Parts: sequence; C-alpha cells; structure tokens
Amino acid sequence: MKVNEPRLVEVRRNILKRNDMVARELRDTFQQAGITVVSLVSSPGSGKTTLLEKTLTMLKAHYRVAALVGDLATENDAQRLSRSGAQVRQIVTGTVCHLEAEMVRTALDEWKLADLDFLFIENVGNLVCPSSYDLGEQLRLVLLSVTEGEDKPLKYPTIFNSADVAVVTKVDLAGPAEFDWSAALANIERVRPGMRVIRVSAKTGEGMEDWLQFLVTLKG
Ligand SMILES: Nc1nc2c(ncn2[C@@H]2O[C@H](COP(=O)(O)OP(=O)(O)OP(=O)(O)O)[C@@H](O)[C@H]2O)c(=O)[nH]1
Ligand SMILES: [Mg+2]
Repeated sequence: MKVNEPRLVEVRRNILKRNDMVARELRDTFQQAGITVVSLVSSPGSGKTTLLEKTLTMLKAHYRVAALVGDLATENDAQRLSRSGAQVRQIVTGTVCHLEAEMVRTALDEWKLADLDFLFIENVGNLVCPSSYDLGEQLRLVLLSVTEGEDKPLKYPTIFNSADVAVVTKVDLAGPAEFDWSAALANIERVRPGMRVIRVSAKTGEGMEDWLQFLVTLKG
C-alpha cells in the first residue's frame, strides 16, 4: 500500500477482489449446469422488470426460466415477475446500491441450476455502483430508455463499458420524447465501439421477436 493512501481504498479493493473470486466460482457453476445467465443494469425505471415480465412469459413456452431481482427495498418486482409462472427470488439489499456475487450465490443456494435453461438477474436501478461488480453472468445488458436522454452513455461510460449489449427500451415513446436516434447510437459507439444495440418496446411488443431470437441464439 502506498503511503498516505486512505484505508477506505484498500477495503474497497479487497471487497472487489473477493467479489471477483465468488463471481468466477459462480461462472464455473453456471457453465457446468448448462444455464445461460443474463444480467440487466440500468437507471431506475428504465424498464428492466417490464421487459423481463414479457421475456419470462414468452420464453416459458419453450425454456425453463428463472429470475433474481435486486432492490434496496420491497418485494414488488419479484411479485411482478412471479406472475409469469417462473421461479423468482427478490434480493433486498438495504442500503447497498448494487448486487454482489455473494448475494447471488446465497439467493441461488437451494436452486437446482441444472433444471434451468435461462436465469435473468435484474440489478438494482443505478448507473454507477453495479458496473464494478461481476456477478458471474454470461452476458450483461445495459438498458437505456428513450425518455432518459441520448447523453447517458457519455455521462456514465463505465456502465456501458462493463456491459456487452445495449438495449434501448420504451421505443414506443421515441416520437413523443423526441429521441434522437442517431445521437444516441453515436454516443454508445463512442464509449463502446462496436457495441450491439437492440431496440424494444415491452409495451407494444415492437422488437420483442428480435430480442427473443437474440436470447435463443445465446444458448447456441
Ligand atoms: N411506454 C412504455 N412504458 C414502459 C415500457 N417499459 C416499461 N415502461 C414503464 O416504465 C415504468 C418503469 O418500468 P419498470 O419495468 O418498473 O422499470 P425498472 O427498470 O424495473 O425500475 P426499477 O426496478 O425501479 O429500477 C413503468 O411505469 C412501466 O410501465 C415500454 O416499453 N413502453
Ligand atoms: Mg425493476
């Protein structure tokens, strides 16, 4: 440790190191179980749960699906997702603004992962904290709704950099929100060159076929 380096920095570094170790174990476990694990990060209210509600319902016809969902408080999102009939568990984080690998491991403790095809993990709505915490997922999605403004990738580059694919949500509202598609796509490209962008409206169903096809392709 460097002289005068605050102790807090060291504590944080240790937490992240420990998280990475647990995440690596989770990734191995998921791989051995043959389960595809997809996590979702975004700002609060950008449509994670709504997209998952539709996704679980539609995938359930052909795949065994489940979800974990993190929030500081309430079981609301788990209740919404449970309506799909999928196995769902809420992780209540209290004051913590992100999910950690250990929380995921504990939540999955009694689950038989080999009996599942897909597990979705909805992170706490936040564009900052979740970016540093690997959850052992195969794919991380960052959602950006058309009502948030096109500049979010530029303001929160780390979350876009730590994700694999961007999903632009609520596209049914693009017109009324005067969403500037070319600016948004250019901003994503600027912070994460080559990033794939998927466009959906969980409300109207626009783009949902492509989205589901993308997920099915992930399974190989
Ligand atoms: N018009 C429109 N509204 C949407 C769409 N998706 C979600 N919403 C609305 O956006 C609001 C927030 O949606 P949620 O799915 O709860 O968002 P979230 O990202 O899960 O929110 P947190 O878990 O609190 O971070 C709700 O009022 C939804 O009905 C969409 O595709 N179109
Ligand atoms: Mg939610």
